[in-house]
Amino acid sequence: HYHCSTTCGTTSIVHLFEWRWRDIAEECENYLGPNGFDAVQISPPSENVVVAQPWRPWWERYQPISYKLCSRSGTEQELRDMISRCNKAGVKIYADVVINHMCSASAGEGRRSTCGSYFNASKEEFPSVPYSASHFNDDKCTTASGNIENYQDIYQVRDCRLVGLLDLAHRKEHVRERVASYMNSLLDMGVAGFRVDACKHMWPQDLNAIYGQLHNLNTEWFPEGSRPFIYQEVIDLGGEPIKASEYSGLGHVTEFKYGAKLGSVIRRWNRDKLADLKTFGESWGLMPSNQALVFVDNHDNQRGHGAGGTSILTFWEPRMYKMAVAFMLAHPYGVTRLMSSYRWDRRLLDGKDQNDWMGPPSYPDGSTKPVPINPDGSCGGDWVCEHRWHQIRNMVTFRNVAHGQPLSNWWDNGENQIAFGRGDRGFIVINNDDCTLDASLQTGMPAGCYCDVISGQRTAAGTGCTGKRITVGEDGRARFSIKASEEDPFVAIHSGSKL
Ligand code: ARE
Ligand code: CA
Repeated sequence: HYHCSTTCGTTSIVHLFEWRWRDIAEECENYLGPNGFDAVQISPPSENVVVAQPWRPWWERYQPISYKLCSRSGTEQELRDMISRCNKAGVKIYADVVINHMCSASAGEGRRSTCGSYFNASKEEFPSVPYSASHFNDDKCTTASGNIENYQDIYQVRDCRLVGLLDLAHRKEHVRERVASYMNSLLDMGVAGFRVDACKHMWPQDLNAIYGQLHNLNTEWFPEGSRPFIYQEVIDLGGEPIKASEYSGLGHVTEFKYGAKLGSVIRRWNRDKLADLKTFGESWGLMPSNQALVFVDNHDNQRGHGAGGTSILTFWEPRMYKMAVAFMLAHPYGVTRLMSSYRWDRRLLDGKDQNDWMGPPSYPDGSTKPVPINPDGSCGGDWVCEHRWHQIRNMVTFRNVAHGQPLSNWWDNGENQIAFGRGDRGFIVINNDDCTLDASLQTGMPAGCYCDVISGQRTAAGTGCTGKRITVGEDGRARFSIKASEEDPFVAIHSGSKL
């Protein structure tokens, strides 16, 4: 039942991490739609436990209390309004769904939840779903603690508690039905797909049964018969018995090796170099391109949670980060996801961030602050908005323009200077060496003058250029010169930047 219908081959998803629904609606209309972003990944929309110690961490949203749709991002009405406005603006919404578990076993009892629903964690009672003790896996889990203790044992990874989170029994029809009904309520509202959290911890056949109960996309916005686009979070860096490939028949799967390896190459660790990227993809042990959801960083590994390790690049290292994101968006592998973050008071102590829990910019009552947009298009108030950096925005356009074209005209200097094209639609040159890149390269592009979309871009009138001008000759060759000291040591041109 899995087809990618409307979404396969589409290009860039942006994760507006912890944004409010109202702000996302505006962003779709004012920015994402006009700039060709394909979709937004939203933070989990379901009701979650309110954590006070530490104060309102971002990760409380990964502890559901019910499938009611009120959260720190807004009300159900605001969610509905956002979905319809984004769809109208041509931007799909993918919801992050947390279905492996409910809240922590130690979350207590009461109504400290985002819609005020009653729960009792020690008795495993969630009457607003409803779930009760028989809907959890306690009888199946055999570890002493009840938690996952060893990732080498596939049974405990699926049937025990992930970091103490109450583990749902998806073998039971009631649980399957409740989860599917939650996802269907979102589909009926116009959501186009899902990021499914913690899939490693659920049996593929159970997920298959749940996905099989899902409705088609809402025909108010999507063609009759369209299926949801599903990408599953499975962290597979090798070395564990559970493989990403067990899930790839059900939907796309996150490829965590991608950001870890790309980060290492751009950092030039262990003599990794850009020239090695000539073969980046399946031959590096990555899953097949048409199954992969790729990203430079995500909401976990940008703060030391999840996986990927210290090679992961984030907005904290903007120069290398932009290079990595530009490479990803120019390269044909996978469906790409961009991270849009908020800044927090990072406190690294022996490599570990003491403040890795900190939630989004918020008021003293815990409610999330709006995202202010500055006159120059950047975001204010600790919202980083990587997706609004012009280099990243313009590379999203590059990816759209180049879509469907093969990687072509690869060039490298054997070290950290590379270039490649996408058929006759686009060409990128990156200099991550310590010396100047100065070369005449075959671009594969039609002759003409192009505007570099990294140092600037074409003016609205279409004839001016605020960046470097690149002249492609009749023979398809162009001369590129990039100093190692440049703030953005890369150049990109595409059909849409022709002057
Ligand atoms: C929080 C506290 C914990 C506490 C727990 C319950 O931090 O100390 O025990 O609450 O009280 C997020 C946070 C967690 C947080 C959780 C619930 O990251 O810190 O726990 O929310 O509030 C594994 C999973 C993978 C998972 C990562 C984080 O396989 O699915 O761990 N990623 C997703 C989300 C997270 C989220 C959850 C799942 C839970 O993206 O944001 O957690 O919904 C190896 C293995 C990986 C393993 C990794 C880290 O690499 O191969 O499988 O990932 O180690 O353990
Ligand atoms: Ca489980």
